[in-house]
Parts: sequence; C-alpha cells; structure tokens
Amino acid sequence: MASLLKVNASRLNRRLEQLAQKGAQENGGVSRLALSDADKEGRDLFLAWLKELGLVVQVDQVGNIIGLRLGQEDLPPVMFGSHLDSVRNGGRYDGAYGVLAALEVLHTLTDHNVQTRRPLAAIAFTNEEGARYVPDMLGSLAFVGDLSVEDAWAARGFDGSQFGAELQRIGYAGTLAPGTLCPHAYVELHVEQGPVLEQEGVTIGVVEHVTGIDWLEVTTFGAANHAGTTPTELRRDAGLAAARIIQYLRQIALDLGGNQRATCGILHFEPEIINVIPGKATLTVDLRNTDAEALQEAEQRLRAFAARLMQDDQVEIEIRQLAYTRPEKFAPQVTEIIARSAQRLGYSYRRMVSGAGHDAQIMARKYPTAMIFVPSRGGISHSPQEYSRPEDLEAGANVLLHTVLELAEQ
Ligand code: HGY
Ligand code: MN
Ligand code: MN
Repeated sequence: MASLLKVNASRLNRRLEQLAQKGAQENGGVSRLALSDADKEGRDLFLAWLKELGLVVQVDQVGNIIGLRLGQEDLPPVMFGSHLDSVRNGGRYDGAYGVLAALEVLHTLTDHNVQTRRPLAAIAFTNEEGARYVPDMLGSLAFVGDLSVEDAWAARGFDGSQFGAELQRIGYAGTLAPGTLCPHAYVELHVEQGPVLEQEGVTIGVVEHVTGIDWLEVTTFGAANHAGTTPTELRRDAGLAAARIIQYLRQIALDLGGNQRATCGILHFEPEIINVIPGKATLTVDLRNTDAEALQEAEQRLRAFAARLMQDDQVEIEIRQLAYTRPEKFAPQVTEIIARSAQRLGYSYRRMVSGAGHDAQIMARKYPTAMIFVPSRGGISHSPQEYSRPEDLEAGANVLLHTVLELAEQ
C-alpha cells in the first residue's frame, strides 16, 4: 500500500493558494518578511493546519514551528520542512512549498492511517531568507547550536527592529530550546529557483551539494560637497567608489567563472540629495560559490580592489562581514533514497547542486540531510513571476512522501 501512496495534490495546491494570501501583493507576489504581521498570519495558518491534523505542536525559543506525528517506536524522528518567511515582493513557492508539502505528507499518512516506525516532524524554520535579520538561516543555525538564542534575540533588522522584541510581539517566542528534538535525518523539498530542470525537461532534482554564501556590508566615506562648484579632480566621491565596487563585483564573477556569483542588492547614498556629492555610501554584497576556496578568493579580490580604490579615489572604505555560510555536501545515504523514490514513482530525475542557500545546508552540519528540487518556470525566483506547475509540485511531494517513508523505517 505504502508504495502506491500519493499525496492529495489539490489539497496541497489549495493550501499554497491560501498561504499566498498572507502578505499578498497586487502583482501576485508575496511579502512575508520574518516576524512581520504577514509572517505571523502565515505562521498562524500553518499552526492551525497542524492542530487540525492532531499533531503535537512545538514552538521553540527562536520561533521554529514543529508538528510532530508519533511513531510506533519512540525514536529520533524523520524531520522535513522549509521556511515560511519570504523576501520582499517574492514568490509564493520559495519555502512555503516545502513546508506545505511536509504538512501534506503527514495529512496523506493520516488519511490512509499509515503508522511509521519513527515519529515524523514537519518544521518551519524562522528567518531563512535573512531579508530582514542577519544571519540568514537563523532558525536552523539556532537549531543545530551554531547560534545562541541570546545572539538570535539580539539580532538587529535592516529596519532597526530587534529580533527578540518582534518575536514576542507576534507571539512566537516559544519556551522549547532549539534542537531539543534531534532528528534521524532531515529532508527539504524546494523549488529549484534556477533554470536547469526546466531546460532539461527533468521533473526531480536530487540535490547533492549547496553553495556557500558570503554576505558583506561595504561602506565608502568621501566628502559631501557641492555638485556644481567642486572641480572633478578635487572630488572625494563616496558614491562613485560604491559604483566602481558594484562594477567590479561583476568582474569577480566573470574572472572566477563556474558558479561564482556576485550581487549588490542594497545601496544607500548619504545625504542622498540631487545636488550633493555623496559623502557616504553603504552597499551589501552577496558572494556565492560551491567551492569554499574560490569563495574566499572572491572576497579577497574585493578587499584588494577596495584597497586600491582608497588610494585612487581618496576615499575610506570599510568592509564588514554580515554572515558566512560554508558550502555543504549532502548525505549520500539520503540522496540515494530520494533518487530511488523518484525512480519508483516513475519521475525523471538528475543529480545537481543548489545555487540558492537553504536551511538544509545548516542541518547537514549535524544530521544526515538532502534536498529535492522541482522545476521553476524560467528559473525565476525571489520575484512575483516565480511559478511551478501543479504536476511538478505534486511529483516533488510524492518523492518527499516516499523518501520520508523509507527513512522512517530505518
Ligand atoms: O538567498 C538564498 O539563496 C535563499 O533564497 N535564502
Ligand atoms: Mn528558500
Ligand atoms: Mn529564498
């Protein structure tokens, strides 16, 4: 029976639709920044669905939400899930799909009265995106013990808010110490957010390796001055220095090639007045590579460029690391089960790496972990245009179901 088991795809899609109303944007995207009112609404909805299913619900001290389904034996559970927070003006599948597919797996097993040897735990991690609070993947970092609850609570948002105060404000400051429930294994289902599966016409991605992420804040200091009366050769233009740095990021990506990525997502000038040469500029840098040495090289090149720029442009430049997440390989014993499940279900699959960061790369530090991808239309994500076909979403959830079932009998 278990081998033929399939999820209820219309229920999964209905829930995705309902969750997408929380933080819904006019343009079809969602904004559910961590610990915002919209994030609270999404959390409340997920919590209600967990309770409806009769699961044991836990919220830990950094707001991670767990729905636990008891097994025949009191063993470490198989854990699976993702995150409910989104970037601003993001898509409705990033994170949400993995959390709701986890719920759907538990619902399907309950519908068919399937008992598993191990308990099963669906989880939604707090602040995976890092769009409001750094570090990103804060909830899973606290879960594996690589970030103290105290440091998590002290985190300052880009908006000046304080993580702990906001967590209390939305009512998700749980009492459980993160990581109390030590899983047997962790599996994360996610939309690919890239173009590979769609381009190759493959349904399932068996993710074996995930990129490293290096987040930096760069501040340039020059001299605010009159836009008209200051001769070009006398300028100490902090804005120009910032622009040259952004230009050089692209050069780093081109020179290192491979899957080196370099992005500036935030840029502020001060005093940000049309007729004043910026005296100060602040920008963020997102460097990625699946190779840790190459990622380090990328940062070194940026720092060396900034040193040259200080000479040439007579500016001061400060570079502060905001967060660093090393690249991670996933557990072969879990990726093999994912591949076997896809094969048994008759889905095409291919092994691949992830250019996006995920809570799974943090969980992999401590527990046997792997990920499952489904195609993203046009490879688009972190955008209202993010879309995955219902039949692909269903396929991914079925592979998650059978992967979990096999792990639960170990
Ligand atoms: O930034 C990322 O790669 C992920 O979407 N948080
Ligand atoms: Mn995600
Ligand atoms: Mn994301």
